[in-house]
Amino acid sequence: MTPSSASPVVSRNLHGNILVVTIDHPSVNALSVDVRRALAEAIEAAEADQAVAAVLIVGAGRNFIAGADIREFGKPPLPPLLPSVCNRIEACSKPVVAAIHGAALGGGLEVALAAHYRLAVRGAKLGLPEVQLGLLPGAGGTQRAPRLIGAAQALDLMLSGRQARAEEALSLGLVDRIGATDDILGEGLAYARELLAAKAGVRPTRAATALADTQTARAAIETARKETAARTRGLFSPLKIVDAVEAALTLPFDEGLALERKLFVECLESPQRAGLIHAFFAEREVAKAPETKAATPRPIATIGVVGGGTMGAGIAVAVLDAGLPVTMIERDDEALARGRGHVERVYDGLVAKGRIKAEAKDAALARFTGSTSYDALAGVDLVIEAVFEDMSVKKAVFTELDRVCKRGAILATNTSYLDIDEIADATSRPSDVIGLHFFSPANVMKLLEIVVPGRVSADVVATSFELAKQLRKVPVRAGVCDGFIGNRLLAVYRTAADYLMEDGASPYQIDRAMREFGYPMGPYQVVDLAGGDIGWAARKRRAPTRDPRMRYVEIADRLCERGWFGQKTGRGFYLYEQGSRSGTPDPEVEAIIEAERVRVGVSPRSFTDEEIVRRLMCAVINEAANVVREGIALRPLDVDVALIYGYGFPRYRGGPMKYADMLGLPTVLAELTRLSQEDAFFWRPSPLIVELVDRGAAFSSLNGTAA
Ligand code: 3H9
Repeated sequence: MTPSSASPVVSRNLHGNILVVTIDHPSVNALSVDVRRALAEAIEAAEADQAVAAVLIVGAGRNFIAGADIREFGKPPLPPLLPSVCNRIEACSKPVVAAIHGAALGGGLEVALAAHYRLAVRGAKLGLPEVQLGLLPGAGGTQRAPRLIGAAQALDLMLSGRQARAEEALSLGLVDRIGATDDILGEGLAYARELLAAKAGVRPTRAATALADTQTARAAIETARKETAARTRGLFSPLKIVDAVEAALTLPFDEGLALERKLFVECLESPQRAGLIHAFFAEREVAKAPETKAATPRPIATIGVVGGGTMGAGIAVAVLDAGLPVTMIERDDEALARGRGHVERVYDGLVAKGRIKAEAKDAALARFTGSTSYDALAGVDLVIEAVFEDMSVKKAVFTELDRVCKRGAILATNTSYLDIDEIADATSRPSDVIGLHFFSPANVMKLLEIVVPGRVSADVVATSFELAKQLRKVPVRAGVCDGFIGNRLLAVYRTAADYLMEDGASPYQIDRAMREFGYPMGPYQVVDLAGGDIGWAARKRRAPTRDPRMRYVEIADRLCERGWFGQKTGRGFYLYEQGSRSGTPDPEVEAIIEAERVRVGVSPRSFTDEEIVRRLMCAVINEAANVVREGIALRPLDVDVALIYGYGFPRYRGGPMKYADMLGLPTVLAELTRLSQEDAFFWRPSPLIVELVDRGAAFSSLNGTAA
């Protein structure tokens, strides 16, 4: 091996007559401007050097190339742009081989597609995930991939953004072979030598012929267009992907490439790109709470769950799925059998849907034990309490846990709103007590609010973040208050919706407007799904402490008094035919609403869908600002992640705080000020928003990251 030349991020080494070009740009070899420049220079150098017969591109570290450098998006583009680097690779007069390990995603796969030959080792993950960032493959991917693997397969990869493993990539024709070992350099060199020995020559992907059967390709494009239009509500980039692939069929390569660039720039400039990329960084940032740096997590090998209801069982499944053993505690044999039954039913559902095999269910249940005695928790490292939401019940549980659990065990509560400091007081070890707030169904929902009471020790917080990672949850650090981050914001969202409903909008219009905004369900569909009785209980609980200045809408109470709790009772805000989960508007509900308006003396007015969205979003943004100001959320981005992962906030809008920044905080403040003339108590602008507007700053200035 002769060292040739190097840049800090791309090295060039001659192995015999093969120039090995190694991208070494931690942590994931993203294609920043330095990498792009050095890659193009490497090809020029190979071209100019008589001693070079072929080029081998590899990645250092754990990945080939993770894609374009996402941090550069939104800034002025710096040459050379990736499409021209890819063109330069493809135009090389000497064979270029890409040897892929780890991630070859987005621009990373596009670099590989521009090479003439591709090899992957097992464990490689190939994909074009740009759609998840509101983009399309913009470095020739929409033109080369269909020519190489056909329109249907290329569209599937680009529209789903999914990753194909090496074996699948081989069968698709994305790669030419799979390496026998995971020695990426050895495998790549051997392949390149073999190609040279066979005088294989260059093989530009632009000349590949998988689109030769134009009829099949056209049919695939039309199907994708129809399905995409129906499925991707409000998303901008998927249909642009279809347009770009169509160009691969109808236009010469270079013209297709030009169209791809134009469509890529349109996506790049869309607010959806900004929202999705914010979400990408924010969801990584939330895991870096201060305690994770300051303290060492305690080892967690065994977990107890107190309570076998829907929540307890869901938590047990989440823990079992992470490969950990669970001991469930219930008050008597019957309740325990029910708890185990809940757990089994979750697995039965997964087996029935073909998501897991029956053996996987058996293996998970083999890690499950149950007991009616707290003493069974004596040896566990962490307990999660998921019993009835009642302070005295919780305190009784924690007194027992304090009695039986070993020193150093972590005692967690899954409470949704109760004061965890008060729960901790029921024990002799408040420094071990923390909130782990799961969302239902707990084995599915990604959000885990880690609620940090005053006296908990840093290593307990760090352990909780570690546990979240093991459970594959997205952890968000929250402080103690009624509802923590998510449910506190949900409460104002609902209140603002109730005001609109009493003032003249129908619940059906409100739901539709919020679905159009991007939520999978409107607020009243959510009430019907969760059960109206839950909110009713919370409203009754809050009644004695409710500020007398707070307007209170009783419509939902009128429904609950009739026993209309939503889907489970066949009617709520909607009517549900026997067993149906999608409801229809109910004229009787509309009559009740009308009667309530008359009772309180409101003359109804009409609201546009846009006004509905504006009010609901202003309410959430305003309360979220208070949540940040009070330190309940560490930063605005933590609120964004909580609402995206726990409450269906449309990811492409980046979360409420990012959305507020995109609207402009002065606009939000002006709207709040206007609304506060209607109701000065509810719409009082958060002092944080006032302060930021005064300073000319945005919420993002408080994120302390690039996000
Ligand atoms: C594209 O390619 C457009 C082109 O078609 C056209 C261009 C003209 N850039 O996820 P991790 C950071 S669009 C910058 O925790 P893992 C990440 O923020 C791109 N930074 O590791 C984190 O930073 P920090 C298409 C990036 O091992 C660190 O790297 N590509 C990028 O769990 C580690 O990341 C994609 O969408 C990036 N592209 O997973 C792939 N990627 O340590 C996106 C990551 O400061 N990336 N970072 O928090 C991934 O899917 C995963 O990161 C990957 C590794 C699977 C690669």
